[in-house]
Amino acid sequence: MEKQDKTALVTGITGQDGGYLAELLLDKNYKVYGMHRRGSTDGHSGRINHLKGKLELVCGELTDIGSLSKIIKQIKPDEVYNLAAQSHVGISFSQKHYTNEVNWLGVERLIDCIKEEAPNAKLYQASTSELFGEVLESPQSEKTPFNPVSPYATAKLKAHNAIKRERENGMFCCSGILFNHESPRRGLEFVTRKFTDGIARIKLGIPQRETGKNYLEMGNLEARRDWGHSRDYVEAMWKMLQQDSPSDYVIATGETHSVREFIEAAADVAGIKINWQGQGVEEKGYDQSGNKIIAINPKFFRPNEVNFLIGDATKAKRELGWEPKVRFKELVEEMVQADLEKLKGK
Ligand code: NAP
Ligand code: F7E
Repeated sequence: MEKQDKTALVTGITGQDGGYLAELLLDKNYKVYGMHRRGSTDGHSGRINHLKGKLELVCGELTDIGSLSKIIKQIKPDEVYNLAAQSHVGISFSQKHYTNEVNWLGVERLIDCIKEEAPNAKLYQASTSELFGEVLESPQSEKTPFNPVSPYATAKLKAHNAIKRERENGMFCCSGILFNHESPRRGLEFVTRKFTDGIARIKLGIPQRETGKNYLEMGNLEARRDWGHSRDYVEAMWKMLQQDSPSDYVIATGETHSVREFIEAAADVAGIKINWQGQGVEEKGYDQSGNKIIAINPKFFRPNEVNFLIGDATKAKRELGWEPKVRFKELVEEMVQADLEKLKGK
């Protein structure tokens, strides 16, 4: 077997980004270890099934320093990509302490283990545009002050500051301030995938996944996000660790769309034109035949909302030579087509 150039440890290997990053690293001839956690079902295989035999899975937990220490001691990675997190903003309001434990203290644990067991390893930390929260300027760049509004974002901000602290102490560590990125592998509880799966079900006459109803229940349609493609964004992660000196980078497309615009674009790909009627929580969306396909359910509203995000990735373009390849329209199309394909035959 050909000798592999570098060794990487990817935490959160079973998540959306984990699989895309592993593909990229394997293509670059890395020896890749993916950290997954034990579950009662064989849940870890779904997104990385196609990588079986190509990467090595190691079992660990960000809440358990013993497991992290053992893994890093055994692997001695050149690069560590920390993608593991309680990544759902909405859930973080009801699981504040757990979110803090994983998204902040988990990073502190990882830092300590790297310093002890593989002090020359470079570390990538998955920071987020949620740090900007109720934004203080637009577009948001590395210089924009943070103003987080959720437990998810306050925990990620503490991790972000820990990375900055360690970098100032000489560690090679970077935070990627990544704006929302999606793909056909996005978790079904995030708004884009929830809708592309949902509209594909409506198109094919299959009941909705969670409710069994024949229409979708959504939350706040007016929030705006800067949505890119996960495959493009993992490339930026890798590029950050290949620089001569470490820094933080905003990764974004520079385009913003509302949830309502995403919904309309996705329905359009499925051949459905939405006719909106009513206001606020009474608003409904109907298809061309007058069937109700969307209703508002306040259970999907958040105690605090991030209303508007648009990123300025000029620094990443200048220093990393990074630019997004996939734009909004193409992203929506890929996601809807993938869900239609997946559901056909069910
Ligand atoms: P994701 O699909 O939700 O994946 C999260 C991963 O973390 C899963 O593999 C999950 O394992 C693992 N995990 C959760 N808690 C853990 C724990 N206590 N110990 C070990 N592993 C744990 O997230 P993603 O979209 O790939 O995002 C990757 C990272 O980027 C996350 O840190 C997220 O917060 C951050 N981020 C994402 C975006 C975005 O738009 N996608 C933007 C900015 C930042 P299970 O499969 O066992 O649950
Ligand atoms: O919500 C609104 C919701 O859950 C987007 C994570 O990857 O990106 C992600 O966080 C917007 C919000 O993503 C529903 O209120 C309306 O305004 O898809 P989301 P998020 O909260 O932006 C950041 C960058 C991360 O770092 C996170 O890890 O959509 N929305 N209706 C809804 N959201 C959901 N989930 N479900 C709805 O029914």
